[in-house]
Amino acid sequence: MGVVNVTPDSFSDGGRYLDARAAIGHGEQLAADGAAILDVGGESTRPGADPVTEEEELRRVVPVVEGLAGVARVSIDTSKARVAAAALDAGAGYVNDVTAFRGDPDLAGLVAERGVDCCLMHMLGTPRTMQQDPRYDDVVSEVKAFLEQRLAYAVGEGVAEERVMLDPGIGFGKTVEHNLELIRRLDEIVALGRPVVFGVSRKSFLGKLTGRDVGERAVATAAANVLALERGASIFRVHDVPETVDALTVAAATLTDRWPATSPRTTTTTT
Ligand code: HH2
Repeated sequence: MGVVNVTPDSFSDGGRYLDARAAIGHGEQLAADGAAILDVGGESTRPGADPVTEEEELRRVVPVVEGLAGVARVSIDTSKARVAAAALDAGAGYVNDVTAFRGDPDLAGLVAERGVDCCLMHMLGTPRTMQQDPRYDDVVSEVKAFLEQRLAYAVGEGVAEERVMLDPGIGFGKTVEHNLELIRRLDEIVALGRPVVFGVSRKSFLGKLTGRDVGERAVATAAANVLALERGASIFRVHDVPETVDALTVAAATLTDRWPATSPRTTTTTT
């Protein structure tokens, strides 16, 4: 899953693709690099981010979804039902909600009615406050219980269980140690039985571990994604698609139960 942020303030690429043409061109490149899904977002969820209005979010994302709908599968990264509805009308087929249907009472019903796939993510607090001293007794058990409960809520609202994917929300109300523990024990989240989405890309704990700036975290991102694959994650949300595709292709080929696996960029193997 390649990230297409149509925002002025995203933590790693804010402002680069605010213009619809630039965002579409970027999405096309990510698809050419091997992304099967393009996740289009018009509101930053970085720590401390200010919410944007519905009108502004619609203005940012709808032309980009339209432009990318024929290029790859398009996901809309939003917690607002009106934005999701407009994006689905424009050709998106997947709703990625970082609030796990807690942000807008109408979003679960919309996903149910349209019969599309969705991702429900764990977050402690809100983007404004989530990194202010997050605490858990056992981060993995608590994230798992939350996701189980949100899955039950979605099903109760009419969403087919097989349409739901779950995400531990790396970096959303978590310290470095919380993130590492979630990666170490990701198999416990996978045990919920739904495909797991893993979004580690360029996040600040990778910078804390490596000392690297945000644009220099592709290798760190790939390392974490390889471990997540080994523990059973299914979808990898990243900014650095070529590096991630290479890392996951080699890792998947090495994990014998997932062989044969070839890169989406290659059709033949010569060595
Ligand atoms: N992370 C971000 C945004 N959306 N969705 C899912 N399912 N999982 C994630 O880990 C996730 C997400 C944050 O990354 P980014 O979009 O690059 O930054 P920003 O929120 O500042 O736009």
